Amino acid sequence: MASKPILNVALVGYAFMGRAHSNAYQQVNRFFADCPFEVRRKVLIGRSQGPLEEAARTWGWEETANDLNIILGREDIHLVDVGTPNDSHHDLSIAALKAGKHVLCEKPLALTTAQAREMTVVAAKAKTADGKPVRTGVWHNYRRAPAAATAAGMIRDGKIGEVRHVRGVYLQDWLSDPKGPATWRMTAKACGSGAHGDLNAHLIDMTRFLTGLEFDEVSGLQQTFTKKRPAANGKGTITVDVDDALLFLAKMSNGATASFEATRVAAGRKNYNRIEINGTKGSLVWNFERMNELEFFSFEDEPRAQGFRTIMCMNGGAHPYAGNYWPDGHIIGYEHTFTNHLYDFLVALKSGKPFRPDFADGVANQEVLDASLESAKSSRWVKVEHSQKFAKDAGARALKKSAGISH
Ligand code: SOE
Repeated sequence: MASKPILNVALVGYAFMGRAHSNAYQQVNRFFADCPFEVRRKVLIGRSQGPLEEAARTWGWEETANDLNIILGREDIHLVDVGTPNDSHHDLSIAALKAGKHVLCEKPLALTTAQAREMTVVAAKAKTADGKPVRTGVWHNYRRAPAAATAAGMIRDGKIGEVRHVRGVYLQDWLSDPKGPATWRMTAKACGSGAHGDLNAHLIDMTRFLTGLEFDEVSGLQQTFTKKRPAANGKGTITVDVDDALLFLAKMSNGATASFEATRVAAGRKNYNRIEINGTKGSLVWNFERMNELEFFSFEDEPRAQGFRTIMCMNGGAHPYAGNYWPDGHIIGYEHTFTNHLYDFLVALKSGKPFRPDFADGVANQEVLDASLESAKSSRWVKVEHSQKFAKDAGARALKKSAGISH
């Protein structure tokens, strides 16, 4: 059998997302027999040599390096994965794009809309060593939970009719203790925003994925309950200048109303990511805590039988990705969403077909994040300034103009 082309990956970062991505690179060829590449974990990149080498051993990376730039000139590196804190996404992605590497970047894409737009402009112009367009992706992994992907298909096929309401919550409680030490996620310089960019980013992406709608206007409310936290090194305190929680309302592009809540201080909620879509013919609910199930209500059921039913989306013949792991009904978990995401990216890379979410989706996401944060600061409704619509037809020119990039 013809051997598959090899795809060598360089991953920057080896913490939580670095582990989730490493697992995906390790598993994708094992569970997706038709994966078009043989994926190699080539170089793991990080600053602290000891922990870096430990992570490389644990996850089977062939080499380690302390700086992405020293490997970007290598022709044997094809894909760069940016799994680092938010403030390095822009610089690392642009360096990799300019070196002709495909880029997968963690969410949120950047610290600001301007950064995200610049990344997309560079991507639109970048070419690989053999002259092909580089490809980009943003690790919004929840789209590829089989039940979430099933919901998107059902909505696209009109099963709930016209969307009227979207209701998303993403609740965690790991910052409930005011004595909890500050991490990079608590200073705007490192993360852009708090629960908002971390968790509402997922809800915004999931909404765009499930409904195909865009956000027109938003109204936000934010709160930082613990304004100072002990420094992680135990020396002094850090001023927290980002939200512990940010809630926002949205007017959607079809007139639907939407509400979103992201918080890290919802006592008892560990990673409670739930979205409900109400339409004119029915409703769908996806809840990460029961990630393989969908709740579905349809007015088309006979009246005596109407009610929310639970669909177990683990039937290989009916639900995306479900057939790649185990026999029907054997449920999968959080880590599988990253493997599914990677598989789809590699299929798109080989076929040249679109992959979503790409950097243009990351821009659209950032525009909503920034508008709702601006609204929370100004206590007024803010229109979302869209450049996404230009990303496809007028290409980089429009994004360039809107991002104020002259060259
Ligand atoms: C931390 O809040 C976090 O790891 C997010 O950054 C991830 O995107 C989410 O999937 C789990 O929680």
